[in-house]
Amino acid sequence: MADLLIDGRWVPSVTGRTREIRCPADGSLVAVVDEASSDDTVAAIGAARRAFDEGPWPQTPATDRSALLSRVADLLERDVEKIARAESLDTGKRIVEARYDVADVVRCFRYFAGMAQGLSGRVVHTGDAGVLSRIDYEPVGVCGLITPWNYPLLQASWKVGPALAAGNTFVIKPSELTPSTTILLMQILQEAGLPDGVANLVLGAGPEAGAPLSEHPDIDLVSFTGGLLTGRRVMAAAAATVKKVALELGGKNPNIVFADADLDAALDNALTAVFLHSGQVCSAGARLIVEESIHDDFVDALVARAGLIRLGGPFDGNAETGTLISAAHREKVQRYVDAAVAEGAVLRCGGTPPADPALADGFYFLPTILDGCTTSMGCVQDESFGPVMTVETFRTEDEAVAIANDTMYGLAGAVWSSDASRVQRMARRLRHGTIWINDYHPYLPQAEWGGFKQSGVGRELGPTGLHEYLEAKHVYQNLNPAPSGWFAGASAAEAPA
Ligand code: TXE
Repeated sequence: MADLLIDGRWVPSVTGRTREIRCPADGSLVAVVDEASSDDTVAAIGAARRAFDEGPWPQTPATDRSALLSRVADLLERDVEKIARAESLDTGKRIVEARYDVADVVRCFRYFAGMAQGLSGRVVHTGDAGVLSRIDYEPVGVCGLITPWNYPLLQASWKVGPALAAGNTFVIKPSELTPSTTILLMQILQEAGLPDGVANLVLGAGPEAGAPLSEHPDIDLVSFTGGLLTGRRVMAAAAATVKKVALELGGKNPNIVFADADLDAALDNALTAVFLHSGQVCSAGARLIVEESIHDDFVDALVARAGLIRLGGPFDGNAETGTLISAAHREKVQRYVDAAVAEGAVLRCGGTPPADPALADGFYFLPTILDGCTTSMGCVQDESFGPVMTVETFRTEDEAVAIANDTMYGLAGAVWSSDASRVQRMARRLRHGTIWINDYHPYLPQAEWGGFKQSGVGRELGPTGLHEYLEAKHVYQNLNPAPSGWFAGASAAEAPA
């Protein structure tokens, strides 16, 4: 079967080009998929435009849209093993993590099924019996959805769920490295009964297959998750036709540990914060900011624990974390570590690929801890998106806040302390979109997700996440239409005698 979904039909690229998808854990061939050109993407945009302007979906009652999203969740649950396996093979992540991801995707679709049902406008009371005034919420139109490779299906669901709940049509382009689960999601949308043309899929490289989604005049909204530089490009391209723009661009997230914290919990979670999925997580706690008085013992213990983390492939039951996504990404992480050492960071562990020959065919990188860092260093400011923790110290609460906020990013962060007032003061002062207190990484589909500063624009998830995909329309009706009377004098003066 061909792999591009345009107007309800699975078609190959007009160019006939294909791309090999290989598992980054061992280089094995996973699939050969069609590679779209910009012409394919423009065709997909045309289908989505027609489905929005002429098709039934935007007018489908919210209860029916909700029922369809619930069916999608049911079908995802039915296929969880197949989908998790596909996600593991494309990304190299452990199958247990892929299963968690699919469970999160199911929760996301159920959440937006509920939100679709609850969608309603509101009456605007004017106090004037001669006027009717209300706010209606309507779908934005045709959405361009661009997703990355770290959580391919989860990121797709954060965009597809609210886009459909609101009655939009869309074209989605997953990362060229990890297309498989987005293909499976499109098949499930069809099986659930979504009308042709509402969901369209193109696969391929960003600059060619993806660029029309931020440039084409028939796209009304572009939602992008990926790197900061690409995000800036998407936003600039979208400006030419003033599209609605939603961006999630990662972070450089502080994980702040006070001496009065539950240190066992803080230590264990500091490892999870940064080494989960080998650090390829937008909210990874890559910056440990630890109170100076406990620094030595805390970091020694972290180094000892990091050295024990077992690396392995998707189906290795003993593995605790996996590979990086590609050779190019591993080279980027290596360059980042080398530059950090060159600028004075102290390499406490890791810093290279593992020597284990069993891992030689993958893109593994050892859990790495860089001590002695300061905010002026590139390694503290730049995202490595790999298994690399930088360590900074502070003496006072004010200093911790200043260090943690000294970044152009602002996606997430955590505070560890047993002082109930202090954690609330910190949560208020940290300029990051999500603050975890005595925890790291949990997120809820009910709660907004998004970044301050250059971590992004707009919110995903939560009620605001849905509203990104809606336009608010004010409808005002004068119940007693009459001449305005503004220019009665002028028209009388100009009237012929
Ligand atoms: O991302 P890109 P890359 C960060 C992380 C990583 C860096 C680069 O630091 O090292 O970004 O990763 C599509 N028009 N994050 O190069 O290029 C592309 O095909 C339209 C953080 O893989 O941003 C893919 O589908 N689309 C992030 C998507 O953009 C374009 C997760 C993301 O790829 C395009 C991933 C273009 N001109 C990386 N160019 C997070 N926030 O979680 C590329 N794309």
